[in-house]
Amino acid sequence: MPVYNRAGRWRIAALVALLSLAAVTTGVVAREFRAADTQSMDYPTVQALYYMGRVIAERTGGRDQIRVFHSRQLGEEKETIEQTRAGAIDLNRTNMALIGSLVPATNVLAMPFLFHSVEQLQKVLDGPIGSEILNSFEPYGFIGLAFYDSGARSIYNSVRPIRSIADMKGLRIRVQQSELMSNMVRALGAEPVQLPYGQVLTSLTTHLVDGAENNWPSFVTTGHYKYAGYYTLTEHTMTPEVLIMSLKAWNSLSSEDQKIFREAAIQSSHFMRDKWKDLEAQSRREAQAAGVIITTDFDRKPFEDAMAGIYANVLRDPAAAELVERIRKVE
Ligand code: GTR
Repeated sequence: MPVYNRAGRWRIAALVALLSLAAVTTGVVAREFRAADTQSMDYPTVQALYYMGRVIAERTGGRDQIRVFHSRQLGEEKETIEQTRAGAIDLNRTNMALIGSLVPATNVLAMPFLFHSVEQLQKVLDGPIGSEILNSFEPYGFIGLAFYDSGARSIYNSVRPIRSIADMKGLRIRVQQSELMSNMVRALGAEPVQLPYGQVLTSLTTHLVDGAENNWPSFVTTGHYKYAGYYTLTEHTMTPEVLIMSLKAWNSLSSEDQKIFREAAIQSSHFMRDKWKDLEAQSRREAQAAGVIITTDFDRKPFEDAMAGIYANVLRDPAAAELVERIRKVE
């Protein structure tokens, strides 16, 4: 689902070139900010970064330009987060599960079975809790600019349909590089294997892992669905994506440009939300048409109950406990 066609791309390239020229002729030196995303070029988060770049170039008269590096061109997610903290990468679209281990309060958004619907999640992210979480990045070397949608993550594998928690037993399930995600899979009776996103496809084809867990668009755009034909709608997490900026790059901006970056990031998250729903539905249809067996009817309660230990552990931290309680109160 390309977001804009070839003619559109040329027009934008021409506009950006014109703006750079304008910046040069007015004596302003154009600055380039590097943005990393692990997903491929047509993926909505990457398209949102391009969109944000266009807004910023336009609003700064070409003074600030965003150069997007998609498809792990700057490395796997975990390394790019570290590079963003060090200031070697300026902007990074990452999943909250990965940054959770560095910015503790943010891990709450990755808690299993915390949100009962995407609507509740969006209310949380768009409201005061969302702003507080974005503001909590700064002491760790990042600025939180905006959240992006990521839907719900579910479990898929190549061995058998998961209809009950007993079916999880012994399966080797790839998880993101996150202790919380490993603990979750272990609590479900399976064996977690932490791997970077870029290694999952090969690991599925070589049976290093039996399965993984992700949202519909990631399951399909990566080709995982071709090697893991059983997808159970566990919807165990709704961990959102987040756009962060390195504190170093942020501090180098004038307050006028900081405002432009913030507003452009929020605008890009609205742009992305529109694309997301369609891609989710389309990806599900594509997987189904390719013969993926989708299990919607499964015994959810034991999955939720198995998380008791994880909650007990996280809730020992009063700040996390308060956040969980506030989130649960949002309808
Ligand atoms: C995707 C997310 C990526 C990455 C990936 C993964 O849903 O957009 O940033 O975290 O999941 O499972 O590694």
